[in-house]
Amino acid sequence: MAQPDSVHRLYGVPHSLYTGIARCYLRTQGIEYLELPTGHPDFASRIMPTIQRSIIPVLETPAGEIVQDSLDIIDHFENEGVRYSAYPQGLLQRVLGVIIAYYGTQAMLPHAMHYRWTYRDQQEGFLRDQFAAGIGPDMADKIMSRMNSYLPQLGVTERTIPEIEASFEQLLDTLNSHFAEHPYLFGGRPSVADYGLIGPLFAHLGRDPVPANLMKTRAPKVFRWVERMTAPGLDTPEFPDYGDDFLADDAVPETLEPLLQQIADEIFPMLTDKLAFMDNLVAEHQPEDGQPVSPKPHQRYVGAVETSFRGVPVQAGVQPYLLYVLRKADDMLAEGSTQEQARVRAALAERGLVDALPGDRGYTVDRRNHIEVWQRA
Ligand SMILES: N[C@@H](CCC(=O)N[C@@H](CS)C(=O)NCC(=O)O)C(=O)O
Repeated sequence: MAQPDSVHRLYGVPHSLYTGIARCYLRTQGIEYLELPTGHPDFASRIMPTIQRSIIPVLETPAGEIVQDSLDIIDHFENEGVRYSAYPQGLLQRVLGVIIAYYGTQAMLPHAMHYRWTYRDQQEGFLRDQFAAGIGPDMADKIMSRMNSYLPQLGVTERTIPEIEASFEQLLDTLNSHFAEHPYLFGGRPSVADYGLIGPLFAHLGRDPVPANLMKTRAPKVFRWVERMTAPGLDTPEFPDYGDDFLADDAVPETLEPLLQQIADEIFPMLTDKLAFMDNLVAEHQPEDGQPVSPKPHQRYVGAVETSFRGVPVQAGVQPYLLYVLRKADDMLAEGSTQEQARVRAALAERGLVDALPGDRGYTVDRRNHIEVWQRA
């Protein structure tokens, strides 16, 4: 059924991590859109019955097509053709782009949530104002309490907090040096890697008073990149002769290497432990193709693993969704020639990132009817 506006509708809110990804993409491409809050009556009457849970962002096209999931929204437009595609031609850049997007959208959730909720006292007025917009103070209270309660399953504990903060500061320093030389991660336009990182680095870390102040004072060029990502088109006055393409010859900029090193140091062994947990779960329960990963659509976790983050023991919840992101790296790799695949694998191995490719495990995670399901065969 067609929706009433002649432009795309984006259901979301300014302080939402995943809405930011879709919004930045729409603005970069110059796609006209109208952003509506979840309090809009159409969200309850038209969107929720389709997507089966309360989750944002949701795109509703002028023809009435509904797309949930930030990365699916990007791919929806990529398939239609856009001005500044987020996928580089170079296979290594593409695959690294997905791994960096995984880091931003999944591995940095603890950073985003820690800085928002551990420092709640110091930024309560701001958070309350933001959460109440469009839904009122009572609902805001409910949602804030729910979000705050997510910290333990994300592995935000007294022991991990110093490491989460060290990780954020390390990331800021690396990116500050990188953005002194390049407008975006892989060159002259945002890639899927930039869209992945902007999620936490805009909505929480670039906006909430405590981390945003740290970003501005410690890493001004990262703050500028956040502005650049949220601006319409390409906002690159500091780089007048740079051009709007990705770096030629599938090059990985020198200044990005410390980020890749940090990702390799931080995502393992947690990722390997989570994959092993899902392997066991699937072996034990043998779900059928298309079976939802959890009994209720809003349940994202299928269990928890004892693992570690930067050497500190931690228990972390396992979201099958992570496979939905990382399988994209495998899918892209499979498109390359045998020779190209070998080159990219060697480049990943050199950087300690080859295990970020889930590979063929006899199952993977797909999204059907807007929810995560097991895919077999
Ligand atoms: N994989 C989804 C994740 C979306 C997501 O987690 N959105 C958050 C807001 S940033 C949400 O709606 N959370 C609702 C809840 O957890 O109750 C995407 O990329 O769109």
